[in-house]
Amino acid sequence: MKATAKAHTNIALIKYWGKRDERLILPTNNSLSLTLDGFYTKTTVHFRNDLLRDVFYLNDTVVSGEAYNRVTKFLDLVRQQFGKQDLYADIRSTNAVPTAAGFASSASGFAALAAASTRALGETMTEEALSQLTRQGSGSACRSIYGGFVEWQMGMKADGSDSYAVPVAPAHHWDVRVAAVVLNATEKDVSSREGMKRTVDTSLFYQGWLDGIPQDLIDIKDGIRHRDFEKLGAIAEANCLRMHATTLGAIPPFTYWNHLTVQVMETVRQMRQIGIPAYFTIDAGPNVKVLYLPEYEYKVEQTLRELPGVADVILSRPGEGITYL
Ligand code: 2P0
Repeated sequence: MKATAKAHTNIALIKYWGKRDERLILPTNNSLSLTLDGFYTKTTVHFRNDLLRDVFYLNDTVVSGEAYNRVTKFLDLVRQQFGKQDLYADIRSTNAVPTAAGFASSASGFAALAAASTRALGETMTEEALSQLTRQGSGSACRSIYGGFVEWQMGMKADGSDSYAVPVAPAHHWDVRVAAVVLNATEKDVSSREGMKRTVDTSLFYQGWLDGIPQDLIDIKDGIRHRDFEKLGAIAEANCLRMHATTLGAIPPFTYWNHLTVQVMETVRQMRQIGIPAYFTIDAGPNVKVLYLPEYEYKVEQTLRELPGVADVILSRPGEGITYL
């Protein structure tokens, strides 16, 4: 009753920003992401008869508190789904993702946990069913089941049975690179969960955000199909800016950006002015991810590393979906 799975994180090009059901984690809009090879979580789940509660180690350190509760709550769902309420697990994860700084470590984390725990129970699941289950751990995680370009279909049903990710194009379709720019900044102070809730509940700009999604999805999928980088980048950047605009219209207003964030955004725009096709996207934290093509890697990396306040630049290629080890 033991299995190990590896999952990569993903970067949203069309953002998931808001829930219509918080318990089932059902979103208010479709989102689209690229799975990244650079950041992953490897998790071994061992269900054992002799345990009286779950134990969870992250990078060899025992975990308690909120992070532990989220993991056991998710395993409760798995146990309930497969009628194994009396079995507890030893869970060991290694995370190759800088946590809590706008990198979706919860995406690779819950995808690996869902895959390893169901496999440990001897269950073989369709990718669709696995994505649906994973979604209930963390929304963006449901996209990490697949490699390459992935769309999370929000679905319409109240029970969430039609809310899961589907593949758009595999990793080998197009070598779009992502530079994660790590800034000398502390952890974010508004979690993505809290941020999206406040925005849905109070932002005057929220309807505007939703109104832009259908056309963004049509355009970005067209850009992916034709490997049109300017199209992909321009849509992703504009979509990111509209997501972040909703936070300024919330009550109380907030932003995930700091002065270093704005500086990187400006640098990316300047790169475009001198003929380097690069575009930015930003999640629920101050760090910036820069999209570029392989032939510009050297120039993009050097330019970003030279900026004051940049602690690190981590490069990624398109990554694969779930693998079992
Ligand atoms: C995304 N983010 O699409 C968006 C863009 C942040 C900004 O998904 O509450 O950790 O667990 O469903 O998935 C981050 O939120 O939130 C996120 P929950 P999650 O990647």
